[in-house]
Amino acid sequence: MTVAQAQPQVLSQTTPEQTPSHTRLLQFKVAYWGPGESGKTTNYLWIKRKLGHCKASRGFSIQTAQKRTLWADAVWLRTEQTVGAEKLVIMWQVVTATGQERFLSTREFVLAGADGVVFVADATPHREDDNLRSFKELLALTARAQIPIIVQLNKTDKPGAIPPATLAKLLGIPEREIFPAVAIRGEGVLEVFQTITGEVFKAFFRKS
Ligand SMILES: Nc1nc2c(ncn2[C@@H]2O[C@H](COP(=O)(O)OP(=O)(O)OP(=O)(O)O)[C@@H](O)[C@H]2O)c(=O)[nH]1
Ligand SMILES: [Mg+2]
Repeated sequence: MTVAQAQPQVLSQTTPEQTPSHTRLLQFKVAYWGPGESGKTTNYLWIKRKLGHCKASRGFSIQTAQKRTLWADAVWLRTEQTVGAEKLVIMWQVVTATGQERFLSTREFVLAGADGVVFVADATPHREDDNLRSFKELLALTARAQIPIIVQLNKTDKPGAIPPATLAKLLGIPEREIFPAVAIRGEGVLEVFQTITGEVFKAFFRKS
């Protein structure tokens, strides 16, 4: 199960035979990355609202007076699930980096310890260079960690929006790996979050 599917009463659904004998706490960090104003904070706010029942902290946003992310947005979500004899309590830290070019050092800090990344590309025409620069920066900063990255193409509602095929070619990835979205309407937001949390979970169990 991924976070977006999680229900708070999940454990009450377990049968007596499945009653877990011990509890393990897992902690994962999912970071939202992308060029300035591509919609990272808009994704974050939608997740915080729609998965409010999973919230383990109030969350915060540190912004400039122009509503640009200055430092980061961050919230903790908590889910539970039973795997065999084990009850897993999973804490998910969801953070967004600032896309502003002048804050590279703070952007890097947000990636530290990330278990998975959502790259939010901007479908607005003529943002190809910004998308590519930001994606290359992300690949360079995560090269050693080898963590899952999911690509969302946001703002597909914009007139003349860059099609997924164009972004795929630009980034050098298969088109089927691109998730189109309109984050202001919540379209494609939870699907992407569900996919990245699923990938993070799989990567964890592959390693352990
Ligand atoms: N048309 C359209 N606008 C969007 C969409 N998603 C976000 N926006 C708008 O784009 C602007 C920037 O959105 P943010 O979520 O603040 O972008 P960000 O990536 O967090 O920006 P920085 O933190 O400054 O890098 C805001 O005015 C949003 O309302 C979308 O899907 N379509
Ligand atoms: Mg932001």
